[in-house]
Amino acid sequence: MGRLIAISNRTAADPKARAGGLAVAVWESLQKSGGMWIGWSGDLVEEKPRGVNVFRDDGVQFVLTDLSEQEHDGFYLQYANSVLWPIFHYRLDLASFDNESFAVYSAVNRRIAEITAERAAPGDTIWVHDYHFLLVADCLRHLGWEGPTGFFLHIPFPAPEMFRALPEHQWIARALSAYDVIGLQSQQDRRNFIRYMEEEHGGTELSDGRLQVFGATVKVEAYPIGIDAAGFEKAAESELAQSAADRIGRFLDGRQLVIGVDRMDYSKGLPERFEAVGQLFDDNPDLHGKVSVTQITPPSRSKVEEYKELRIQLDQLSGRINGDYGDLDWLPLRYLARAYGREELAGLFRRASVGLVTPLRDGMNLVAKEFVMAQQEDDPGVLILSEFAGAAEQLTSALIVNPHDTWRLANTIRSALQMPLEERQDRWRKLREIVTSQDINWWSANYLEDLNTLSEQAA
Ligand code: GDG
Repeated sequence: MGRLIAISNRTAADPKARAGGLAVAVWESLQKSGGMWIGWSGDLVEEKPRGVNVFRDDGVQFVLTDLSEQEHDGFYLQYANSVLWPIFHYRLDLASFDNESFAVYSAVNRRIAEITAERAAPGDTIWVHDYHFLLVADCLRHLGWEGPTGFFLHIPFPAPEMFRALPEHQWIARALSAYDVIGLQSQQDRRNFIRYMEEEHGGTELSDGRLQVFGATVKVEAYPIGIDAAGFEKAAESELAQSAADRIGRFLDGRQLVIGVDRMDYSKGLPERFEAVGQLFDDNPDLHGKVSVTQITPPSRSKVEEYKELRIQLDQLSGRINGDYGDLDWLPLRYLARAYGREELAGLFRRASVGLVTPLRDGMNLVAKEFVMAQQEDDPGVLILSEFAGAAEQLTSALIVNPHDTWRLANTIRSALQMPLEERQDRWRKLREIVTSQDINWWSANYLEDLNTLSEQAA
């Protein structure tokens, strides 16, 4: 069997980046096959880079390219994060279209394909990750690569009506048909994708579930991504976790904790969540001084304008709630715009009575699964989960909410805080069973099995 070649914008070249679930799974699969990881180095240079940085670490070869400042702007900040990200998260109002950024996006996809084609050998399998590299398989085919090539989209695939708004949707759709396997997070995403291909390009779903379109046959499947469940459970038992729980415990002074942890992103529904927290304290004076909400929100993509505005909005909303209700010895909402370590987060999740995961749209949402794994059977916390997170298809024993429904969300937080132990345990056991059985290794094994089966059939 040949090697696995993974392609993603950011790789786990930095050992510190190997702690997350996805990095662990890809890393292990690459190690097993003596594979290669191709992506961006994280460095910016003035001119278009000519060479690549190649090195080997623990059995995995890394091939990294720098980006020129102009590429970083057009490919990463503009097309990937100001066009594709908003549209795929149903925020057409936030998308900023221009023809130039698509040209830069295509050129970077081509360069990644060239770097890959130079190194891929017959028998190798290529696995491309995420919306940064939608066009890579098509570029590879033009360069003569015929081997198995799969794609996994980590974010939602939107309804066809939304996808069609992309000026380049026809182009992108044709390019996607060059993949052998297209992996999506949820059945909803799969339905959206198939419907788009059927309605717009005359695609046909075959009886075995594969899709025939643009003269190609593509396996389109939902592979809901999991977490390193055992690893996260262990993290929640670590000393660092315990010390974070103790630190917040001193502040809580016996009060109940409601926690949220999300990158600062408009897809995560943070203003809506803050509104609901405000409503909770507006409507329930008996909770004043008894419950504290902590929201941890590390800033991300802060160079993109919409993210700056979100920051201002959150500052204002939290200021309003704390100004109205905060007291000398109590803050209703602690909003911390900074990152904490993985173990620390696990410790905070464990200490919490309620976990709030209420995105307006999310491919999967790993935080929901992490919250579940951090809980203990004798006193588990309650997960409140948005119906618009991919995870809602799997985690049906959570309290499922519509994040736009402020009043109901506030009421659901109240019910969660008061839920009897038996019901909490019952819900948590069901959630835990799913998160542990469908973990990150289950996910990558399923995906790679399908990709390898297809390549064996083709050989
Ligand atoms: C994309 C899709 C899909 C967060 N704050 C800190 C921190 N985190 C960690 C969490 C979790 C990860 O970041 C976030 O993962 P999510 O899945 O919740 O969201 P995205 O970052 O938007 O990820 C998403 C995912 O890809 C995988 O396919 O599920 O839908 O949008 O692991 O714990 N980690 C640390 N400190 C923090 O402050 N260490």
